[in-house]
Amino acid sequence: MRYLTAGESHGKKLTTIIEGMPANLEIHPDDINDSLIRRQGGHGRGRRMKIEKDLVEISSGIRHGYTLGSPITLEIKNDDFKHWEDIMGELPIENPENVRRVVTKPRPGHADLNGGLKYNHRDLRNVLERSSARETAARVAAGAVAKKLLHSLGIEVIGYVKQIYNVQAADQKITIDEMIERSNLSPVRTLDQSKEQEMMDAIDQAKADGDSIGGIAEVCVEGVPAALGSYVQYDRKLDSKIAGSVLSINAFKGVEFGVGFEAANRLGSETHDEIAFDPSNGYYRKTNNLGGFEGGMTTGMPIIVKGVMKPIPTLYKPLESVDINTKEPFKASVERSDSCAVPAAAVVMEHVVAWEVANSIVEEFHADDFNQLKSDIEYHRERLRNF
Ligand code: EPS
Repeated sequence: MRYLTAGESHGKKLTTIIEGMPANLEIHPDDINDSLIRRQGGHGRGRRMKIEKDLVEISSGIRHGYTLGSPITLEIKNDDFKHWEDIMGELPIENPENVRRVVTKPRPGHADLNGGLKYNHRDLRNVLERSSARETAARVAAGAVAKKLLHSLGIEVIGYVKQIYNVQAADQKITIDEMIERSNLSPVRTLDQSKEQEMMDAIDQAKADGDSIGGIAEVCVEGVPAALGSYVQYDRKLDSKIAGSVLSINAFKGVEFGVGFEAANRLGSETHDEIAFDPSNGYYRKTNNLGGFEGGMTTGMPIIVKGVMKPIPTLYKPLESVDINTKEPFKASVERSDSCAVPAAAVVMEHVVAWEVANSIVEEFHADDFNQLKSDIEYHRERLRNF
């Protein structure tokens, strides 16, 4: 499967085209809307999220509640476009002098300068409109379809916040259903309720200071069959595909599976997960330090992946930059922004991870028809139990 997204942050709409989703998967617009609404929330979001009400319009690929196997087109309208029509419209303008909100002072940490250099744009708005994290709504739409496929195969995925700035959530020993419930109830999407207020205070402080903060999101995928991915070729390792896709989320700078970088401080005997066998469920690991992967393949234990998000680079207290017209030092442009988007990013990460897992299932089981896929997965699970 693959998908493309299109759309500028203040353009008319965002579009996602998904290709290769099996036919006969039951799906309702609410499956996608629930995900879009979850992404819009979280303490620390700015005014833009009060303007937008992200709802999907499905314009191809789904009929009478089921996928057709043809490309699925998902569109999300930007309600803010009505305020930006003269700035973002597609028609030629008579007098370029009249263009409003031209950006010439690139923000350190954003794509502004590199994008301007690459595409030879002297109005950096041509870059920031597409590099904006608004695009993540389109990725969540694709991921929501993937999540529905996984759910229909008994696989659940949830994203939550492990850390905001220097406030760390403690690990929780709870079921995936409890994780889903807590993540959805928490204004900062943490599972550790005792840290919620501290996280919100850190966000409020950053906002009051005209600053921004980042943090760590984690995704747990439960019910994944073992032996997805492959060790035989570098580009078939599923953990590396997941890592690449997490790093492709705006502002993400690092990825870890299981104990991750902490493995450097551990002995081998403290790191690897001992193998055991249960007659009714087959092989399992006594611990899950490696986060569900060995040799680029799933172990059947939950996939546990963390991603670190840097603080958003748009600051109300801007850093120094250079005006690309005068070459004089200037404070960077100030654009309306969120002070912290880690709770929203946890939802985005949940959806991009879901996409990669669903994609590997569809690829490895050569699925055109969802019902065939479902019975193939059941057969695969049975085979693993009896191995
Ligand atoms: C963003 C800047 C803000 C955020 C936006 C990402 O948008 P605006 O400039 O319109 O206030 O709200 O995020 C979204 C619109 C979204 O849907 O998540 C940026 O520069 O990346």
